[in-house]
Amino acid sequence: APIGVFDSGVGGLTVAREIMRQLPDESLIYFGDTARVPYGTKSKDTVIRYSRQIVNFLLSKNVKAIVIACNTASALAMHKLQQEYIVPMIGMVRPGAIAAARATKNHHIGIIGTNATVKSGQYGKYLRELNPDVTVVTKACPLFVPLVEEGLIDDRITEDMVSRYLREFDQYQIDSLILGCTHYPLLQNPIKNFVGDNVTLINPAYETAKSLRELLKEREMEAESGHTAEYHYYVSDMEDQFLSFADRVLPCHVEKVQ
Ligand code: DGN
Repeated sequence: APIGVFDSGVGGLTVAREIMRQLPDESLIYFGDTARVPYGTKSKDTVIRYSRQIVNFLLSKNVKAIVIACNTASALAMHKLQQEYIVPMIGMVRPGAIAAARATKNHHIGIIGTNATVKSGQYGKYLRELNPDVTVVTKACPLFVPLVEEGLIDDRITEDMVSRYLREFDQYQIDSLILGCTHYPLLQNPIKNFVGDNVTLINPAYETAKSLRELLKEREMEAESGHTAEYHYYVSDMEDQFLSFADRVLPCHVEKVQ
């Protein structure tokens, strides 16, 4: 059976990409809610309602596990959905927090994400559970999402936005920074250039795929090795934009959305 992966839109493809790399035998069904993106500016109740609809859709496709490949939906809806469903579910916040708690030496951790993710305080909550001494500094960077979607990765305007948003971290001496939004790993270079080599960038997309691998192994749910993985994509709107973004992010060409 396939793994269900969902996001508010195209960003979750950075998570799908990590799953394809780390779990090449697993088939995926990806749902991008491109008609209702962004989730980062919506209320918790709305994000829970949308996420629940998508989980029901994925379950109708007989998925064996679900990855919430959106930081905002993970922060706002994961807890509630896990109470409602028995299908194994993985969100991005816990794996990202665990990696940051492991990486930090001075216990000063920066977190960037959408307004909703930052406001939820979920990354901080997990981090403090893992390490009560941690100092957490957060900053919402909402303009990063459209910059990435416009393909302005190596552009002056993106460098400017990176320095505007991240210069606040200067005074806190963070040594680790959680890229707490699906789009931000694509800005790894400009962010790295700005924060320098002393700050470890934590990519929750990578960590989420790693957690999925562990979960499948633990529950003996892995696809047989050598099994040919199939990838299916569903979106709620704007197929062409989805396809062109997919070509920029994924290791394989996407022919069509269903
Ligand atoms: N996928 C969302 C996230 O990771 O928080 C970003 C896009 C959005 O809904 N604003």
